[in-house]
Amino acid sequence: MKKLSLLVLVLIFACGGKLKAEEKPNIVFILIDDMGWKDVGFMGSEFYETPNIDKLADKGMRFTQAYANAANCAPTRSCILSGQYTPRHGVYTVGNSNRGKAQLRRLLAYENSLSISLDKITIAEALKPAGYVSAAIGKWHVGNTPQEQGFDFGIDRDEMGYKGHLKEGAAYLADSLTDIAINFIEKNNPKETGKPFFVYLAHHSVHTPIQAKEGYSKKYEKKEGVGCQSQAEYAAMVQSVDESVARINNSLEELGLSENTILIFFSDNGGHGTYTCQRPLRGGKGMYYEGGIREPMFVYWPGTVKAGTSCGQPVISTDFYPTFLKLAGAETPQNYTLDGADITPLFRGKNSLKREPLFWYFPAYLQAYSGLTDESRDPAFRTRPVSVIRDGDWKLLLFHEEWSLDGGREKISTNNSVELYNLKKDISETTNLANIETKKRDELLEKLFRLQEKTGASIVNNPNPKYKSE
Ligand SMILES: [Ca+2]
Repeated sequence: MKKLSLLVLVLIFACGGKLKAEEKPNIVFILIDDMGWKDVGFMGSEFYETPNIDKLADKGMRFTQAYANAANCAPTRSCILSGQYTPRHGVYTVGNSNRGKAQLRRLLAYENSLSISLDKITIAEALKPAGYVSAAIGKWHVGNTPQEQGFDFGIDRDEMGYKGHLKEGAAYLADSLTDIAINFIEKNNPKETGKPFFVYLAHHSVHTPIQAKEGYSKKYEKKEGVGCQSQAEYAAMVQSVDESVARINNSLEELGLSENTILIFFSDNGGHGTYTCQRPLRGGKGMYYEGGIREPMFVYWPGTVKAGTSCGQPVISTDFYPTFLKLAGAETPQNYTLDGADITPLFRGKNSLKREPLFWYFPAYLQAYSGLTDESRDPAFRTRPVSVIRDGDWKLLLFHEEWSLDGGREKISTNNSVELYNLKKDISETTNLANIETKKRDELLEKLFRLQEKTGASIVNNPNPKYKSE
């Protein structure tokens, strides 16, 4: 006993209570592009086949209410990498923030930033002082280069000579990105380097163009669709993602690194409504209903995260940054704001987390595309400018057009500026309670405005001169 306490004391003295290099877990973060909440077997898809992903999800902890910070690619990625909500970095959308027919847009959207500015401290930069070596492999999409944003290694599709998901000579992008990730892991084996690694593997799958690996879609063409999922080539792309996850995991096992590596599976926004759907969730990519922002997620860390567990606490992709810092025993960068929460207590089985409500802010327009138009608020747009808050079981969406141009709070009972849902009772967001649960509505509105103020966000209110009312 005496010896043990002495050892503990010596350790605390020597390390200041911090983690030693060999105690720091490697972090493998696998980010799928456009994969919806229900696009995997472990979340209930009966059409797509993801046996390897399902097996790891079963051996780890699945998160049933994990959210992306946005309903499309670049903003979510910017939030993950910077640890901040969209108003702080200004990456609100992909490309132009005024999309769709000009005469149908009542407001002038805010200008969109195409990159995370270099003065942001990315997660790679924050992990570096804790001794991590890092790689960003695959879709980057946030301006500059991964290396300029603190990654030791970075490579994306264009440098690899791909057009879409295919390369002349039959190589398939998801496979090649996996090869590169495995090669990085082998070359940076902490048993040899003494340094833990952080791998950010961001697949381009299952984003458009919908291109299957040769021979992969046949199986699904013969298969009967289940519910609203039936697209064979999309299913084949999902299968390639499944194989990638299996190969990454096999490589960790072969190197004896599984027990000291946390593997996280996540996606950046909802499934594309032309090819897939997320029912019972409403909507898909580009919408701020659940189908556009709720993601499939699991955490696999054998020996640490209990197998066969599920967590129903709402989490959001800005949580990864502080969570990774905690895992790494790294300090929060000085004078730098993080909007997420450390969710490691959930990994240990805690079933609640003291935190602020979740917040989304999208001061832009996204035009409709074929599919799910009956699930958006209006058929011409997947979304118009909107701010969203999730607090407990409640979710409120505040639509900027009606708020700014139709009388705001004074006319709230008639101007249709607010939608309020109880997600516990109404996961499909079918029943707007804004004019029924008015006390809850006002409480959430107050909290939403506080979050907007805190993050420097404001309601869009400049009328669009090109707008033509009917
Ligand atoms: Ca995406």
